[in-house]
Formats: sequence, structure tokens, C-alpha cells
Amino acid sequence: MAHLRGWTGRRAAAQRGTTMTQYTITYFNIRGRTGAMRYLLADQGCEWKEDKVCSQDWNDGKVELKKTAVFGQIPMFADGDFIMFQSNAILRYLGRKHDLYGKNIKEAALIDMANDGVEDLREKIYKCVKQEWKTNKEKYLEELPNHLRNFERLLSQNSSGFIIGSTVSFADYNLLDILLFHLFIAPDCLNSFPRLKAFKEKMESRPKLKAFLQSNEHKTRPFLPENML
Ligand SMILES: N[C@@H](CCC(=O)N[C@@H](CS)C(=O)NCC(=O)O)C(=O)O
Repeated sequence: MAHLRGWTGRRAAAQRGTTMTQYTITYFNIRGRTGAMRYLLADQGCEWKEDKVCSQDWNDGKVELKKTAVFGQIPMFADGDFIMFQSNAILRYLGRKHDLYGKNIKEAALIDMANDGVEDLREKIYKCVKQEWKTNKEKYLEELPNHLRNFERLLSQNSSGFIIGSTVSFADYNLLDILLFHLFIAPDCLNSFPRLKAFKEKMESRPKLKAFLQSNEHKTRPFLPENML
């Protein structure tokens, strides 16, 4: 019976152009540090399960995982029995597994470089949001073009429209995610950056990713806890 269910599931997944569920994302009910991995999985035709952690329970110490997580934090990612933490390590793992890590070690190094740039920007915005967004917002948005300009320059050096190399990489999904978050807090922020705007449109128009971005599941998941913004 289990075998039959597996076969039926595989056939259904194949018909939808997706692979069987073997991945699980364990996280709070926000996009936060898991947006990019969801975009990657959706775009690569993979299914995954969501294991939502209640933030109140987490803060009250009621979630066992808080004690067992390698660095005491989530997201946690499972590929079958294989468990790991750290969102950027998860992206790199999926990058290797789904051939989204450049065509040689130099391209891979540049993809790491671009992804670290996204991480730096993510850290900056999360820090401002966590402290006191209302107070920090104006200054943050004043400085934002200086950060976005670096990505615009990188894109100008690459004719493919992707951040590095000629095909999509895991860093592209992460860049898309941080851009979508910034557009949420500052809808005009890409107006002076035509390449970033074109990049966003290129990524959003990839059919499987487009379908995911339009899904209720995605649209109803907030970027961050609502009381933070
Ligand atoms: N470097 C880690 C940071 C993870 C992190 O900051 N997780 C936050 C949610 S975004 C968390 O677990 N917060 C609850 C806590 O620290 O107890 C990553 O990239 O995965």
C-alpha cells in the first residue's frame, strides 16, 4: 500500500512537473530567512513541507527544537533524514544539489560573494527593524541607494541578467527575496536602478516561481512579524 501511494504520488508529482516531497522547512510563519529557499524550491519544481513554529511557544520555551537546534535558532531544513541549520548554508546546499552554483569554482566564488552581499544587506535591515523601525527608517532609506548601487553595478557587468554567470544561481533567489522585502517597505526604491528592476521582473516571470509568488500560501505569509514593521 505504501509502495502504491508512493508510486501514485510520484506520478502526480511528475504530471505537475514537480519532484516528490523530501524537503521540510521548519520556521516561524514569516518569509524572513526562508523566502529565498522557497523561491529556489518552487522554481526548481520541488515540493516541500512546512513545519510552522509558533513564535509565542518558542519565546515561552515550549518548543523542544529551541534546545536542540545547532545554534539555538531556526530555520531548520530537512532533506529526508538529513537535517541542517543556517539559512545561507541551506541555500548553498540546495545550490550544489540543484546545479545552481555556477559552472566552475571561480563562478561559484563570485556567487558566494554576491550572496554574502545580500546577507550583509539583510543583516542591516533586520538590525534596524529589530531595534526600532519607526526611528531608524528614514536614515536607513537614505542610505539604501548606496547598497543597491553595488548590486546594480554587478548586474551591469553581466549580460545574462542574472547576478553572476549565465544561468540562475541560488544567489539570484536570495537577491530577489531581499529586493521584494525592500519594495514592500519602500515601493520606489528600485526606480533609479533599471538593472535591478529588470532582474526582479526576469526572476518573477519564471513560470514556476511566478505561480508560487501568486499563490495564497506565499501571499499570506508576512515578510516579518507584523509588530516589527
Ligand atoms: N544565521 C542564522 C540566523 C537565524 C535567526 O536569526 N533565526 C531567528 C529567526 S529569523 C530565530 O531563530 N529567532 C529566535 C531566537 O533567536 O530565539 C540563519 O541565517 O539561519
